[in-house]
Amino acid sequence: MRAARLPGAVFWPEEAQRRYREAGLWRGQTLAQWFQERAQLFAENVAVVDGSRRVSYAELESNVARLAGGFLARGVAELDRVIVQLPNSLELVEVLLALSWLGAVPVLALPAHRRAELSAFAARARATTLVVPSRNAGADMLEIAREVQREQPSLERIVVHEPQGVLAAPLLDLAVLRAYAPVPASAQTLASDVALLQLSGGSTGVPKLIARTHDDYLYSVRQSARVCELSEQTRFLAALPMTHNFTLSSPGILGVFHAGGSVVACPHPLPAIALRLLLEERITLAASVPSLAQAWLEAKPRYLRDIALPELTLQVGGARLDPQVARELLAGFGCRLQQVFGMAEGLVNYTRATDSLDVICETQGRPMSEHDELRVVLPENPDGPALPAGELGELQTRGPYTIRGYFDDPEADAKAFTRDGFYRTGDLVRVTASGNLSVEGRIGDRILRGGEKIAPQEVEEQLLRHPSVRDVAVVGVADATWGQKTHAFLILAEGATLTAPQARAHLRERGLAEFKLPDVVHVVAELPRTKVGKTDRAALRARHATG
Ligand code: AMP
Ligand code: DBH
Repeated sequence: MRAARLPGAVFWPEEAQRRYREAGLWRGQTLAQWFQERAQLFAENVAVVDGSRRVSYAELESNVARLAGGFLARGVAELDRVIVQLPNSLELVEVLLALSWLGAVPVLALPAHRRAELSAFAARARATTLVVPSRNAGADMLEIAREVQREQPSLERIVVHEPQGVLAAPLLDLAVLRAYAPVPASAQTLASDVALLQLSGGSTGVPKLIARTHDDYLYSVRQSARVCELSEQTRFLAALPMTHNFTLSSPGILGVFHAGGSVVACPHPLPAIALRLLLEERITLAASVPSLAQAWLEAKPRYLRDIALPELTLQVGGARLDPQVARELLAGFGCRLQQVFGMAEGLVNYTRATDSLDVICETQGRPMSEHDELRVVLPENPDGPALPAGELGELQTRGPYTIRGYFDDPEADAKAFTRDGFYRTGDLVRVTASGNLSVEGRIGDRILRGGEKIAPQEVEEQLLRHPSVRDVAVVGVADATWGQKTHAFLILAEGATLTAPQARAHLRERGLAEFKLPDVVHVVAELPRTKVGKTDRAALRARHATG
């Protein structure tokens, strides 16, 4: 079913919607209504800590109403799509909530995205507004935003956080917008409207957009807060990008706000910053990906010596956590551990605090909701019958917070959803004897590098544009620290040369994010082929994993 209010969004069939409402899972509340309710309940609690700033729920609500007034005065309207790309900060939290206040739809970009990705999001979402910092990791984001605007005429304005000088239209200073008079929350917004556009890691080029409704996202937030046992005493370290689905909703920032706890904004996940905050802010919950958790563990002796953190639950998700590393994390931090296997498309699995250490270290947990429908099928036969428990196959899922289609992408839908509306996760899993999931790989060739997802095709496409490159294959090769590293195999034109730094410089120039650049570049005479003549990626991977 397509949504009338925002063309491109695919919704649940009427019958499923009714079922989720009748079961009380979808409560008919918008994010703005929910946030107002939370702000009243927990008015005096600290909602956000950012450096020396400590903002209560009541203050946050009033900041949000003023920033919403600024957006509104400058023409941002209900259901407008607004690409948000800011570093973790109080301002980012305020921007997300202020847009929800107006019923506008944030498009949740990551700090690492650059021109190519931002431009594609703007095109697909038909975004009217882009919110960026003036600089990010050495990149001039203002300049990049201008280029994106030249490419995408739908973009009417660019809002800049901490600009270097005075800005002229269509550039707006976020600080100026934050100083407007407050406006009431939109009364027109429906809980069944699209609340935000998340990104999928993607397997073919730029990430796909995922439309999540107020009803379904809030259900996942409430359920996550319950399963993770959050309370007013929760102090959450947001070290991964706040816009990522994990950090935002599993249970993440929104889960913490649901429970009345505090979010501590970590501007950069560097051990020097994150480990100090873990201790000083007496953090009880922190979300990480395996490579980050490992980096923290390695740096711990330097920053925290042998101090144990018994109050901390360290969440690890986004990519498979090695069971041995899981045990090292438990011992090294003296903390609790929780594995989180989730996806921006919906389904989230957690290990529970009451689970045995074996389950916590060796599995990726189980669905958070009894209304999640899961089945494991032969990947070759996605519409076929479910496999017996314990067998390895593709995980498919359907439920009250799992999308039924991508945003405005029927071609992707045809591949990613079964006829009866299950989402094909592309993950190879088995259900263990304890009833938990073990994630054992990907069907596709998507590279999972330290929690970031990279689509090889996108990198290949850009490498092929280099005049020296004749053919190319990019694959993920197993790596103990990163999960996978990106290897590029290049066949060069006759007599041409290309070094790894030159290949990376080229990709940077093409606008690709830093995390997508290959770690290793091999110049080869030929690529292995399958019988029909396609590049045989599995063979490439195998060759380097063993060699
Ligand atoms: P996305 O669809 O881009 O949100 O990425 C979600 C994908 O990340 C999942 O389908 C898995 O492939 C992977 N993933 C997330 N969490 C885990 C985990 N704990 N273990 C293994 N893979 C994971
Ligand atoms: O990797 C993910 O996309 C992810 C991981 C953990 C996610 O979306 C989530 C939890 O909600």
